[in-house]
Amino acid sequence: MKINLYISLFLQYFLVLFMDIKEFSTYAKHTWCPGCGNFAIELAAKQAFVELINEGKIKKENIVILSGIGCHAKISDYINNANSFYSLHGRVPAPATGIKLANPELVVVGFAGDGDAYGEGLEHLIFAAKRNTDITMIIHNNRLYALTTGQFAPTSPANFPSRSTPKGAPEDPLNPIELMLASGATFVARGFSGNIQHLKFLIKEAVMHKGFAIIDVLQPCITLFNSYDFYRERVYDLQEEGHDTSDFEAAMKKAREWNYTDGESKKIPIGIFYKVEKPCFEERVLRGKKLCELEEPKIKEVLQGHV
Ligand SMILES: Cc1ncc(C[n+]2csc(CCOP(=O)(O)OP(=O)(O)O)c2C)c(N)n1
Ligand code: SF4
Ligand SMILES: [Mg+2]
Repeated sequence: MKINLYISLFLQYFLVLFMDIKEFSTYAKHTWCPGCGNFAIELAAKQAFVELINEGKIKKENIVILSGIGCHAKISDYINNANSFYSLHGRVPAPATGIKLANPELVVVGFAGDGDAYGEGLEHLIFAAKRNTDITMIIHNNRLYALTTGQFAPTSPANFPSRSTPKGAPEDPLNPIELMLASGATFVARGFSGNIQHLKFLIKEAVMHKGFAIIDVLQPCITLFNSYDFYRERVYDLQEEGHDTSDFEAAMKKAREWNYTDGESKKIPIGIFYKVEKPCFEERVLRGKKLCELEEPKIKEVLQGHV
């Protein structure tokens, strides 16, 4: 009898101490197409959060997730038990920055689509990187606007025949890794939804990074642009190659190895391209104070200065 009691207490202690991934499960029905790369991103993110919580590195109640608008954005509905915020299309970095400023203890993770982050809201992304706001951005890069049934997007390959470009997109793609490096991002990585363990590793690293972290996740849209085989044949891990993540020039060189121009590429690097420590935006704004403790701007005086 006594032994049973001890076993039960021991189990309860473990259940309280160790969080299970099921705690992030939700009754919300998934509406993603079967086989969509978004499932892998959701699972990798949940696993990363659970491991970071169980390792004592973050607290569950401090996690705030945000998403944009698009197929990817439903991830906010599917990660239960985390504070979440549905943003506007392309505007995830703006509320994420506000949330971080209001309470720097929060772990702010934004999920955005490629059309969302690299198209509609590109300036928000660039300025969040420039400011080095301590947030993590995870980009579901299926290389098209999926929810609106497949228009070409900034990272679609050249000549991509989409709903909006039936004769092929007459443009070259944008390279977000190169762009983020040039914008001042202090953590730049690329993942592939076909490798969940590796993606989990990247998410954990990005969340623990102090400063702006971005992971461009190659996320095949099984329905409109199925690129699984293309990626599987080409991806290789930068960390296994001993890439120096502190070397900006080396990161740029690796970023240019694949320019999102599919026809020319033989190899696609995934992993951490660049990682460096710099002061964060909220540290520079708050200087150890809380937002409400900062001196209120004297708007009248400022305006009078312009008269
Ligand atoms: C400001 C604004 N412009 C356009 C739209 C319409 N819209 C909704 S989802 C979407 C495409 C989303 O594409 P992406 O961000 O790549 O996400 P995906 O659906 O591919 O996951 C667009 C254009 C919108 N909701 N808001
Ligand atoms: S349309 Fe594409 S991105 Fe959207 S749920 Fe289906 S497979 Fe996923
Ligand atoms: Mg997209």
